[in-house]
Amino acid sequence: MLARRILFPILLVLVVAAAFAARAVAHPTIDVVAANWKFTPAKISAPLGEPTTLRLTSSGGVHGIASEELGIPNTTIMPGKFTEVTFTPKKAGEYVVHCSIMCGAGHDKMTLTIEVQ
Ligand SMILES: [Cu+2]
Repeated sequence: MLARRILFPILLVLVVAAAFAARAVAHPTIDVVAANWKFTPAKISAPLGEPTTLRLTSSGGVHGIASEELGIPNTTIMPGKFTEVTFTPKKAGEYVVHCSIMCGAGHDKMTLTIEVQ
């Protein structure tokens, strides 16, 4: 009886602690769809000093993303495929990331703005 009265609160605390730990580990995953010639959404935000995962796909054309400043390696975005890339911003600011693959007439204007705060 005593064991039950002590064990239950301990278990409850453990379950709550585990739930918080799981939440702390989970980091933002943002879906970004590339197309001719834009990223949707065109602007996202990422927390400073914490990992963010981009889940990238294309609804038309082959595109790419890369940012040395943000630590995003050159990543090809293919239609019908999902590619994940995780980066951890080291400095706050607004970063304008251009499509990294020559994709046609609108390529120069194809940008993804990442706000780090
Ligand atoms: Cu392009």
